[in-house]
Amino acid sequence: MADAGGPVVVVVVTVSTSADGDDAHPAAITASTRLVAIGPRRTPPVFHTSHDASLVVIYGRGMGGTIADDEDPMIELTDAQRQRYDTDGYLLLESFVDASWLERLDAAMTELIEASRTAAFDDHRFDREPDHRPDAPRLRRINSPVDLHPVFEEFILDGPATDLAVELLGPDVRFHHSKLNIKWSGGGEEVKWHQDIQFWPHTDFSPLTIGVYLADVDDEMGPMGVVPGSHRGELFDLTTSDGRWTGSIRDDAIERAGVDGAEFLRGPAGSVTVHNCCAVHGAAPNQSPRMRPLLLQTYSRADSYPLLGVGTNGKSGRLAHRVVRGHAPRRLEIDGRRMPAAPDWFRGDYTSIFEHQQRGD
Ligand SMILES: O=C(O)CCC(=O)C(=O)O
Repeated sequence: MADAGGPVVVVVVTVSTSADGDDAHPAAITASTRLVAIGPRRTPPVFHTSHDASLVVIYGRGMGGTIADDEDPMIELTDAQRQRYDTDGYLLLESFVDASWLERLDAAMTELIEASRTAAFDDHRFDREPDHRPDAPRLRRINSPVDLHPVFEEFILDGPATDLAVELLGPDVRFHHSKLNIKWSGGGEEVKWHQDIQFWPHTDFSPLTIGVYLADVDDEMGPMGVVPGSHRGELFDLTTSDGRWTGSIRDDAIERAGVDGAEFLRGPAGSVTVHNCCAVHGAAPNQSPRMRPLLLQTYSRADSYPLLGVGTNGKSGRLAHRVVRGHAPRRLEIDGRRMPAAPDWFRGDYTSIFEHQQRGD
């Protein structure tokens, strides 16, 4: 029998009773199981569902067998890195994503850029610069790439960015959304100074965004800049003085936001940026002849919930709000009070108050 550090098995479970979407958990399902593969070591164990929720793939420590020599190393941040994220509100991890992931992500991005050439004017998959043309595409952003290509989806469900989110947020992690900021060569547009949390408020300030540079990025390419410690400071009004939403900090508040002290995060392809949702950040235009693709994915603790009715919530794609590591605790804290809450019935399964009460579950 394997010890506690033993091998990890991937088990496919066919669900015979309803498992409520992202909350699928082995204790909550009646199922027949079969071992299908020995997978890479993963910490902590993962529980996640396929799209139709009829199949649950469980990664967990198994019994028996031996540890494969070539298993993936676990991602572990040093105390200094954790401390730095806590104090500064961001991190840069150079060459964090390996070449094989980079190659696949780059190929997937190239396919989507090709698709953008002929996409209709109002195709919301792509955010294009005004002078984009089919024979000379100029993309600002690919929206929700996890919904557009299986490699981006796999990256969220099984990739190192989500493992890194676990390191910073704890075992239970919820995915919110992703985007691929391309920042085209020769002037690709700036992102003005802003904080993220005003765009998609949550019940706490745990949300963070992990960015992966898909190319080498230097100063000329408009790397992302972050103001150290700003995540603990003022939450700025991202509107004009008469209340029109702009998504950027007003000129009259820029000095207060401390942007002169920003650190610009650059590095070789595969380098990763992490910034807290309250950190002031932005990026200059890309003045180089090279694209600056930055794949961004946002996560929160699983007991942090996006607030409906404000910002981009509800438009964040198919995997939005899914618990991608651990399980949803169904507890949340609002206004300093902790409470247990109902399951997430967003994807269905709700019957009626009478039925739930009569069944006693
Ligand atoms: O692309 C960048 O450098 C900044 C990205 C960003 O802040 C955003 O898209 O909210």
